[in-house]
Amino acid sequence: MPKLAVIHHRHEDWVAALSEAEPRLEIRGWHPRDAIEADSAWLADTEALFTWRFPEGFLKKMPRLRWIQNSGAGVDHLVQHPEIAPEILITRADGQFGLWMARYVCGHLLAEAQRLEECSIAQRQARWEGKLLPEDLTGQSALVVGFGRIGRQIGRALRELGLEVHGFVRSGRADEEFPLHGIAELAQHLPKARLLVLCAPLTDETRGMVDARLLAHGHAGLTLINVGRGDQVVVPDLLEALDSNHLGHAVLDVFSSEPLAETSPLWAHPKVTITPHHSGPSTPKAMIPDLLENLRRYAEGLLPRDLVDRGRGY
Ligand code: OXD
Repeated sequence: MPKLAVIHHRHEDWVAALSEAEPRLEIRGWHPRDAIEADSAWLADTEALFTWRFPEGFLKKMPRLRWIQNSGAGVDHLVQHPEIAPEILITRADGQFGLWMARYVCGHLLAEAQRLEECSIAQRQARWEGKLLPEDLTGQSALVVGFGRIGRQIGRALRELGLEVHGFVRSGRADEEFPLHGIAELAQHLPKARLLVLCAPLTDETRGMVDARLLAHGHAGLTLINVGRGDQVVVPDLLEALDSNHLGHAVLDVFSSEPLAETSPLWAHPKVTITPHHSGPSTPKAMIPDLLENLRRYAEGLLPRDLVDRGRGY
């Protein structure tokens, strides 16, 4: 087993869970804010790091670093990190994010379709609102941008709810399960869409893709759910689209800068729902099996699973 350093805001949980699952593992953890002060002698010959974010300059303490296991699904912050040498392996986590995110997307869509907010207002007023029918989602179109494991799982869940799902990837290709289009075709599908879901990695192609040009094809019945990356949406253009009825509702779980600043106009907008980047929580329970498998593979000199292609960016 390699020695494993953990730099994470919940390092105690990860160290406890990993030590219990693999007692032979030599593991130590630090909060990112304490990482610069961490035991240099121990880190100096440690080859593996489990992290989400670490402070600037920290990697100088790990000259033998060979492998970084990200604790989340998105790796844009690592792929673009100037301190991570190109030969260092980066792996992303699976962690059942697809299932979590499918629940998130379906939950927010169903809350709208079942008109939960109006029902609870009526209930608080002891008002029997007999005409408040749920919306029929059957045959309505859902566009899912980013169609890897996570996007596909979201697509399957939406299909179970009766929607017609289209996936969007770098360039369209034949697929046995769903129509898959290139991202460049998104605009032409938007006028008929009920739902636009973003769950793509942040790359040069997806950065700023939801902008005024794209949203001009939207309409008041369209909902955007972003579980991808904040930088994929141009916020002033989003606000403008909501105000001019080119978009009906934006459900945002990710933001360019997190936590979202108190001064952001998004908080108070009546057509925006904000959640604290919780659509795909990284939990030890979900992730330990994959982590242990990767540690074993690393110890045996095999390439770890879910290896990131740093050139491609994910
Ligand atoms: C992410 C995550 O990559 O939460 O955003 O895992």
